[in-house]
Amino acid sequence: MQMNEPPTLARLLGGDRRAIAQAISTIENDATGQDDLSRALAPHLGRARVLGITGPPGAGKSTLVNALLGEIVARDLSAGVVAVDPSSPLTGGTVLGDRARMGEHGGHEHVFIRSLSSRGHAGGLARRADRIVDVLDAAGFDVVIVETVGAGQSEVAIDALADVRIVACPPGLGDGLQAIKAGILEIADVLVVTKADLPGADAAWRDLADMLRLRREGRTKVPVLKTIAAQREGIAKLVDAAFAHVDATGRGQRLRTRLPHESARERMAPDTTQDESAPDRVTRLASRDPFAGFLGIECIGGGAGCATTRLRIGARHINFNGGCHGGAIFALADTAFGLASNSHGRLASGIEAHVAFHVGVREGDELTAHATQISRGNKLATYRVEVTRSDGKLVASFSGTVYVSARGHAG
Ligand SMILES: Nc1nc2c(ncn2[C@@H]2O[C@H](COP(=O)(O)OP(=O)(O)OP(=O)(O)O)[C@@H](O)[C@H]2O)c(=O)[nH]1
Ligand SMILES: [Mg+2]
Repeated sequence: MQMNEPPTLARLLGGDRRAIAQAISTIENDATGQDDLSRALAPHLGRARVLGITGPPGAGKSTLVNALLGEIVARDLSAGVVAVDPSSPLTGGTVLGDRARMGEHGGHEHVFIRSLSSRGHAGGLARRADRIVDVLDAAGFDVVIVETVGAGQSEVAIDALADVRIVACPPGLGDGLQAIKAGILEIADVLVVTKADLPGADAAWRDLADMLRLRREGRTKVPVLKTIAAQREGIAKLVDAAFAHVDATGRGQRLRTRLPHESARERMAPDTTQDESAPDRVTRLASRDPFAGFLGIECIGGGAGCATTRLRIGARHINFNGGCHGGAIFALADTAFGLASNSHGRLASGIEAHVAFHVGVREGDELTAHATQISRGNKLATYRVEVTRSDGKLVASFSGTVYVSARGHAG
């Protein structure tokens, strides 16, 4: 398809649904056509308010999006939706049904919904989502909503994509709240206790408000709202809060980190610098870690998003009970985590880590920790580390989240 042909582009910019669908097919299927499409769309971006909605599986995100669509349409605005790997369908049925019942102009459609699955596609999910947001933005939708599952469960990080990040947190999450605390809470611009009709909603609200007081000292105030999506309760307030944030911070935030003439393929490139390979970088960073050196931790390999460290347990690693000090095992895993997360050339700082110990370790054992990347967005990335003994037994499993800074490493 020739997206640079004026008639098709004109139809797309005019909000024609078939042209929008064609452009999305180009993104999904045609690597070269994508570059033409990008160039054609570039001058028409940055108009839509992009709302990112994330939260744990089953948090009520899709139901919330449907309710938001109702509110947005009622305000005489249009909305496009990108739902990433949804397990619950987003129909928009009631919204469009209401519309039809109200007998409004049939030609102009106010809602366009697209679901994106991570399965069966060669291209990166994050890049596809980003591109589809561009198409919907250029097509003139007033609001674009992106729904993703949160914290390391999706490759798509809404922090890079959205103008306002809404984190949905249902009551009764228990330990699941830890995961939210760890990662996505850091990026939330608006927090929503969903399913506020259920028991525990007030407690969840208080938990979130307390956490914010602790974590966001001195930062912009993050509203904590409650919604009952099915009854449309709290939805107008949520739209107000989301729009207020976008109006204060600006639209088209995803475009700010883009270079002016970046092609689709250039944007697919990992965030490594040209002059140093990832294995070389891992080796260099490992050599600058005196604490690991002090403990006897060696780096024995690494590459983009992964690293392997090794430690032979000696007398100095033994605790008062005669077993290996847990801190030594943590340090071994943490070193692999730090190297893997910094392997891309951008400074990554740990914000959270958990370790579980499975079997005991004694003097003379040799331990290997292997870190692999689970997800990586523009600002947050998650890693898993497995620590094994030389007999192959799993000694410890470690998971951690890093904050990825915009800058690279010194020297
Ligand atoms: N009681 C109550 N249930 C709700 C509410 N909103 C959603 N639910 C229910 O919660 C379940 C999950 O809702 P979804 O909207 O599919 O949640 P989701 O976060 O999109 O789920 P995934 O996309 O699978 O991660 C469904 O059974 C909804 O009917 C609400 O306000 N109150
Ligand atoms: Mg969903």
